[in-house]
Amino acid sequence: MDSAAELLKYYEVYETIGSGGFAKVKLGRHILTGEKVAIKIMEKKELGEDLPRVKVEIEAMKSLSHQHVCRLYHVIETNTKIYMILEYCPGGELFDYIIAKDRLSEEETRVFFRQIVSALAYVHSQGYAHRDLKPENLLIDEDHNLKLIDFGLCAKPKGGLGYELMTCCGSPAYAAPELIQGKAYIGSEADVWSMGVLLFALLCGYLPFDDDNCMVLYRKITRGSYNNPHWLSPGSILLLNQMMQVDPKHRVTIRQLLDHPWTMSGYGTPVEWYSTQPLGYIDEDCITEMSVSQKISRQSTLQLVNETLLFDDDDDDDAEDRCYDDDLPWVPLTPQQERATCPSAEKRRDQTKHAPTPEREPIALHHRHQERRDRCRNGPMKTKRTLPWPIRMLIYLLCRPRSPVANRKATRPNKRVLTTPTHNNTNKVGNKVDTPQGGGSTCKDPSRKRPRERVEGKEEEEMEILAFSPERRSRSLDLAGASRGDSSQKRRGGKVFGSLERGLDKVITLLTPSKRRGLRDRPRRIKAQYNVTLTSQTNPDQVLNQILSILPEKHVDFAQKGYTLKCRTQSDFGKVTMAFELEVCLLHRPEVVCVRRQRLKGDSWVYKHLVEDILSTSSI
Ligand code: 6BB
Repeated sequence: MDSAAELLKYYEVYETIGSGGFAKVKLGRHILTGEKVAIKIMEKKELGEDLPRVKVEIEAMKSLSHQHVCRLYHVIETNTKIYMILEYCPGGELFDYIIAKDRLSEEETRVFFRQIVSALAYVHSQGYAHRDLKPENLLIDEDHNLKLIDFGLCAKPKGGLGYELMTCCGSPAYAAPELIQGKAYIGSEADVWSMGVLLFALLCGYLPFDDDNCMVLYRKITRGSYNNPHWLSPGSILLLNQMMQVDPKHRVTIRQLLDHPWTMSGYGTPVEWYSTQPLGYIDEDCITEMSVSQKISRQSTLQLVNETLLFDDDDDDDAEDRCYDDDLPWVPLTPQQERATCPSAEKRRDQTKHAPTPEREPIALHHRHQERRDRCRNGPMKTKRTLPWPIRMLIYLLCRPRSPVANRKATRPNKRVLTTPTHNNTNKVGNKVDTPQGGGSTCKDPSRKRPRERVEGKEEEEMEILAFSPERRSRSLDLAGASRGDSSQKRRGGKVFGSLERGLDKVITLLTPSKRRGLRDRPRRIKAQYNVTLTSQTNPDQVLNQILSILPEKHVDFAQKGYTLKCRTQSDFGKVTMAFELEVCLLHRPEVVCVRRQRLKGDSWVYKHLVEDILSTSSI
């Protein structure tokens, strides 16, 4: 099947939010539930030696489920492409957040640091080392919580995390000395070093070890020599020193970070590292609720839910029973020990293992069921915090009133549905990818040639057409479905209707203002965001002209679309090294001109320096 068609069965696809060496990430929306998602798109042909990396990432993410690890919801593999459907994190990268604020206070840093420790402790507990920790790989979700991404370089040593690794990978500035020196190393110890560099970046707004010359950088790292700026507290200096110990055996461990005095300060409690959303966790109350509302047996409901889930329950059976034991790999604790160290683990165990069944305790749970029933009626968006996404979707499908088709549209959370996948389709959410086996190492060589910029193919074009705004989507539905009956509803995904729909969309796409944004003769009015630089000027054209005159000086190529400048830098060999956007906008209050900046590709710190340079030289 053609690539985009399979994806578009389930998701609407919106604009690109970023691109890495071999992937493009677009915003998406799950059609049935209206849930926003991030879609990582990889062209198989272009993956080449990176294909094993993708396989590693998919395997790892499939087996991880944690409140601070980005969830992988769905994988679609077609003849030409791999799509990874991932949790949506509208706050973007922690990196951009740091540079927008210059640096974070110790208090704010601690909030984030505890989440990073929690994520890493969990990842290590599952036998993985991340090996590419940096603020670009931590995204901020809608609740301002961090989610760890990019497991393409992670490793799961066969004998456990205590076993040594050899592959040197990750970003040089965050790499531990033992890694740089090509020594055998322990993955978790190397991760702690990177977390030290990350902690420094949070508290200071720049890197502890930095140099344009790689050899000088390596020397600084292997010596472990960095300067502590005057604003760091004695506690922060001590913790950074403990984390960035050149000798990994002298380095603080994750176990010690969980209840380190700096980590605990102001909290009084250790970091909670265990997953509050373990894999295969099925809310038994909801199963009961679903089976009652749909008048099908609990067993069938459970089977349906299991088929919908991406992961096997069995995979996680022992994972839940593992706890930290100092520097040793994770070992199971007795229930008593577990209760002592992770109090809510007991609660979770109660919920998961001895959850009430209708046979056991249906009446006593009446009130909780009522609560769930109310939640169910409110649709899946309201059950957000308690249930994994596929279950919410299923509950929605099963609980929605069986109204006539004409009314059904109004009951959907997402009114922009074009095709209505059947229940069979929803079971496909568990699609698994069988990426070809690939040998070789997962080492990221910084000097390695990156795949060339992808020429946008026809399928991609087709997706761009569908990348319309919600307003447009609604309009196209209204036009197309104005007098639709049940039988035409069935044909909606059909050829004739599909092409008619696409034709309409094309017309609407051409006519709607947002597509003409590039041609606008006035700057956009926006609210203050953290990726916005304020100017002291009131004339947007003047600001635009100042920037335009500076870009050639800084060797930045650009394409102008109204008040947006799509900028690129290239290496001597014509490789695009960086891509970003600068948009001159008007701020609401105070009424001043501002510049919105967005990095699309390239090294974050180089981008930071370049954009700072452009904006300060423009004397805006
Ligand atoms: C992801 C995401 C998830 O993005 C370029 C690379 C999830 C991205 C997101 C966002 C901004 C706004 C809205 C959503 C898993 N892997 C990679 C992901 C990578 C890009 C992040 C931005 N910079 N939500 N979002 F980042």
